[in-house]
Amino acid sequence: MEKTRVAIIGGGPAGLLLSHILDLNGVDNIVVEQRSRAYVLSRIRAGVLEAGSVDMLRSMGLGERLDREGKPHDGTYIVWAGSEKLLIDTKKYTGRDMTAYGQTAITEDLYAARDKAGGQIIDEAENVQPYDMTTDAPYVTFTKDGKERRIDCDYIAGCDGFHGVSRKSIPADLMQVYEKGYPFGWLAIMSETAPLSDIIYANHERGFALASQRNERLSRYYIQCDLNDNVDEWPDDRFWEELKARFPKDIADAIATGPSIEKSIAPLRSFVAEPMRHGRLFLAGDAAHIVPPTGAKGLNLAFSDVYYLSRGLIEHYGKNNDTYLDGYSDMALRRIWNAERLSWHLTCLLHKFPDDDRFDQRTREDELAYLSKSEIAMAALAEQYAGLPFED
Ligand code: FAS
Ligand code: PHB
Repeated sequence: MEKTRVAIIGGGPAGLLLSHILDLNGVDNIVVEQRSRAYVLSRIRAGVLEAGSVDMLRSMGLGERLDREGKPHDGTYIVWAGSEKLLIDTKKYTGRDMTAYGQTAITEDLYAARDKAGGQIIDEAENVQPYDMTTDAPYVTFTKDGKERRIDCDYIAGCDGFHGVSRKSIPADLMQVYEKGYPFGWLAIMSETAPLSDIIYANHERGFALASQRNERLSRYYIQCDLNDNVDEWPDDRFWEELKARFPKDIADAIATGPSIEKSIAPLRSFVAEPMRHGRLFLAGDAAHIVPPTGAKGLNLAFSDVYYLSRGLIEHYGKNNDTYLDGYSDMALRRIWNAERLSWHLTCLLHKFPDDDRFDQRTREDELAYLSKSEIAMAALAEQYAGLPFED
């Protein structure tokens, strides 16, 4: 049996960042991750960071590689039928830029920081299970190398993603779940090619597309696809042809194609589970909420959850002050719901829905035209796309 102050279930970005921040502030913790480190690092996911996330990573000593390899952008562009490209100009309207820096790199940086600090990350833990969350002596059990193990703790952080065990350990009648599925997915490709200089969303009658990047030699592209599409039906040539068909010719001609080094299909979902606390169990990141990636919010929300939760735990142990811990769920949810609404709105604005009629596409094009003419409308969109400031 082991003892720690905070047992963190899940060693993705939320769990690793929480572990790092707590350790920096003298709060003992152990991370229990079900997968191997190699598997966690093999998952290719988010790519764009809000300024709040960048500031937070820098303030926690995680900015060196981010500042060297991350690429700041004044915002993200939108193109649509016969238009000039429109910039969601976060720099102009909020003074904050958006930084292209992949989740894989962040996770590598977090692992390196935990290793350097001698952090305890237990990988390949099986049958992880939290217990006694509503008592003052919760604990987590798991199997490692065939041995049953137990960690006694003061608090449990459920950072184990959408399919994790933490949220499912809370009695369903104590939770309010909000969920929306979308009738399409995103087919993603990674290629060792020079990316476009800008990050660009495309609304097109054939479907949504996105041009993004990880660094000067690594491009990330997405196209909206049918939910029952299979990656095997999308050889590289077919992907590149469809991607180019959804961008204006001048942009399409600038896309450097090449062999894919990763190709995957992800479903789109909006999901929020409230509250994000059950006794001494706190949920953070995808364990509590999911957004369609159209607003580049998923990873950034995981970071703001960790900002609020780590502050609550540090205040509890350092000053015997539970104001932030008791207010965690409500405070985190205020920022989550703004991002949920923005991500839902951008998904509806930029994608083609199976039951669309001509009126639907025409109203989308009108809203985009309105955005391109109204400073007020664009300022409101830019403020939300940049990510609302963290609450004091
Ligand atoms: P994660 O899911 O990243 O990490 C949870 C960890 O818990 C995992 O390592 C998992 O192995 C572990 N775990 C699960 N069950 C466990 C158990 N029972 N015991 C122990 N450990 C357990 N966001 C964007 O902003 N932009 C994007 O383009 C984007 N693309 C995405 C594509 C896909 C396919 C997915 C699934 C998500 C994408 N996201 C994107 C969102 C993504 O970046 C998440 O927001 C981010 O990974 C959240 O981090 P965590 O909350 O740490 O959850
Ligand atoms: C990415 O680079 O993977 C990316 C960028 C913007 C999004 C989603 C994903 O909205």
